[in-house]
Amino acid sequence: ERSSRSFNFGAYHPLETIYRWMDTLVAQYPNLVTKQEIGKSYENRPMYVLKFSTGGNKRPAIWIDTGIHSREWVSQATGVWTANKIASDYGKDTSLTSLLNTMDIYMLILANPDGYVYTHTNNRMWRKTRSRISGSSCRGVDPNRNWDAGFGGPGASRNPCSDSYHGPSAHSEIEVKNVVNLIKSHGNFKSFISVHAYSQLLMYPYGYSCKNVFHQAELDSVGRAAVQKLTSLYGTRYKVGSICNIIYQASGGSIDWSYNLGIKYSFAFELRDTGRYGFVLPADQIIPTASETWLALKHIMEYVRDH
Ligand code: ING
Ligand code: ZN
Repeated sequence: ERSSRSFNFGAYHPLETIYRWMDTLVAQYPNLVTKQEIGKSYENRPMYVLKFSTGGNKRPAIWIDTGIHSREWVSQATGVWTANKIASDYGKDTSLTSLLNTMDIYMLILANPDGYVYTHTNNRMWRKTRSRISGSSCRGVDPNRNWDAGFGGPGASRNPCSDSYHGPSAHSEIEVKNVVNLIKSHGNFKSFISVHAYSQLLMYPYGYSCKNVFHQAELDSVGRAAVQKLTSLYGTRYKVGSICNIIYQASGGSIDWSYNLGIKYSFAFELRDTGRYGFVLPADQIIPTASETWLALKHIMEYVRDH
């Protein structure tokens, strides 16, 4: 049995290894970390959320998901590093400690478990879920075009063979539905953060429309301050803006859904790099990527705590 002390955070790991590591994290920090199964994937794999909580009942909470697109490996790896960072810094870092004394953090590190396994076994470039589509021999739905927010609009494909196929209906993907159910039944999330790669962007809603959201100015200033902290570590440059304005129009995305549900502080990251390695970012960049991203995440979380 490998302990979390000897876990290599600077390497990419298969699903089973990450799931085993989750248990060691819970065992190491039993008063802070719990693991909850939120449901099963299409191929019947459990989906686990790590909950960081010091007590209370449905405290105001922050959601972080990584790996909704399976090929974006630095996302899941950053999720693993970040979960360990939260657990190990509690009681040491005064700001994180005060945050966890009033709020909970939920992390879904493998948001697309079937896709993640497929990137290890069959096709490193697989992005979507692995669900079967009636009437097509192509498989999988883009889980970031499947949310009930401008579903089926511009920037999503109705072709099941496309990498941005929106699926037969909103929340058709069980992996999406499991998250929707948890967020709705909890009812007290203040921030929803979804982590992708690559392009070095920090984005806020909307993707389905290029119109400004009501809180555009505030989200933009929080995003800019977060990115300033990220850049301070190694000089990595990020751009900040709405999805539609800084990358492309994309409908059915998760943070548009969360924002419309009333979770004001909804953000999406695109981590390193800007295209040199793209989805196949060398493993020696995992810890630097996660470390700089942590400064931005912490800024957002502190802002949410204080507002
Ligand atoms: N980019 C995202 C995508 O789903 C995005 C960009 C984020 C769109 C959030 C909509 C909402 O296309 C990658 N790299 O997947
Ligand atoms: Zn993505």
